[in-house]
Amino acid sequence: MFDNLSEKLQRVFKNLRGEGRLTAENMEQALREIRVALLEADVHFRVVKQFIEQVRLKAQGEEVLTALSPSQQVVKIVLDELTKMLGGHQSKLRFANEPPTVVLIVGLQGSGKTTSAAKLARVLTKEGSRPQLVSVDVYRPAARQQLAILAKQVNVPIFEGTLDQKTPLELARGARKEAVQTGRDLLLVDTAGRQHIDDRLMQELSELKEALNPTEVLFVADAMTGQDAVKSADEFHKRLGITGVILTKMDGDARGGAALSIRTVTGQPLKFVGMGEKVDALEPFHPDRVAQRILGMGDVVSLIEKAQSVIDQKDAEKMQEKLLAGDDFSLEDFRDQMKQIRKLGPLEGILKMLPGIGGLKELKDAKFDEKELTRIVAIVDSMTPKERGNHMIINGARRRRIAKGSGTSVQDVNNLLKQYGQARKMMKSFSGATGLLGKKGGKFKFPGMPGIPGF
Ligand SMILES: Nc1nc2c(ncn2[C@@H]2O[C@H](COP(=O)(O)OP(=O)(O)OP(=O)(O)O)[C@@H](O)[C@H]2O)c(=O)[nH]1
Ligand SMILES: [Mg+2]
Repeated sequence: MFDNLSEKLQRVFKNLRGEGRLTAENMEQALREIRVALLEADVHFRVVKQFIEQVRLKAQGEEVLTALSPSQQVVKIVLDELTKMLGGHQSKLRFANEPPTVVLIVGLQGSGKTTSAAKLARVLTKEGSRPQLVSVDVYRPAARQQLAILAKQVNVPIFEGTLDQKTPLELARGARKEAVQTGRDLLLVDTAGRQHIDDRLMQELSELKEALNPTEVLFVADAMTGQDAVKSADEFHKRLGITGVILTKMDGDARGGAALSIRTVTGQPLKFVGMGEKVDALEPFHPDRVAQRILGMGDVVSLIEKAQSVIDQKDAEKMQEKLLAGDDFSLEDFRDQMKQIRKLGPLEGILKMLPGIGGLKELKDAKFDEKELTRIVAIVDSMTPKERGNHMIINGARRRRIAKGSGTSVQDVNNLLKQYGQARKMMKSFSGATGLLGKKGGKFKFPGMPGIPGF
């Protein structure tokens, strides 16, 4: 999503790298280019103006920092300002002192309120909350049904309402009562959307807000609508008072301007981003990590967290112990790592998070074949245990048999053995390093990574 911006900013820094000193001229040139890059990324012009002024001011004051090269100085300043523009630090969902915490989810039609309500319920359940969902969209016939289906998917109870509960207010009050009675500590209220902001909608939302006294009023904005999303967020905030934003459809090809402007324009933090249609595609928003990613510094922390959430910790520890003990990295280990990597999701997404690699142009156009991983698993599964234990015995005849058994070609089997050979070699050199990382980084371990061909 920030690909274009990221590429342009990195070019600015690269140009500066050639300069010996940071002068007024080369700094102005860099600022001009940064300004254009931000505007082209659809960042609100006022936000751009403020950003450039801040960077200029800082750069003038930083002449003392002689230890850093000019380009490093500018990168540091831009990184700091970008992080600030995105909100500084992560803004987590707040909880009420007295449960249940009520979260009112508002926004325009089709922005992703209902989907986000279910996603949020899922995330918060994982974090130990006991949420309850309710839809107070009494206008669109299938609206409440839609939330009921999603609620089932995320295994969270929904308040269906009784026949005499017909208005949004009645439904919301009923839901809160039930939440209290059933010991739920969180009530997520999905509201109706409108195509445009109108007085009736605002009136309804204000009444809900007054009656429920929510801890959070989250505005759901569709990133694909660019500056319109920022404008409506601002208007909702002025008329209703929001406490945070969920930016959806960040998996699309929007230029990212909304994400970069919303905090500065509304003064309210971006709390979560929607990264897909499925119920597991909601991520907390980390300003520092996103800024680092935009500047091509990778996002290793998110990658490690992601790896930790999907990779079986016990398996990873077993593997690490094995390697540290100096045991050989077998074909079976290789296959198991492939299976774990597959759980991480599309490879392109993973590669983007790695410093340096994410910015490589060749990689951006390269299509990573998920089928490749499936093929590897199939090939290893077609080997005999003896072959898996000792790849040296896999001769031509065996290769042909394995290819046939796995529905692949001898060429595929050859490729796999070559990749395995490389991974094994890397594993050997890595086994010392992984141990270090395990000790130094405490809970941060890098299971799986070294086995990926090409890493
Ligand atoms: N790609 C993608 N699609 C999303 C995301 N969030 C929501 N959607 C899709 O956007 C469409 C609208 O989502 P809803 O959750 O129904 O939106 P809503 O705001 O509740 O809509 P109304 O109730 O009609 O106002 C659906 O097709 C969702 O699957 C996201 O993060 N990424
Ligand atoms: Mg809806």
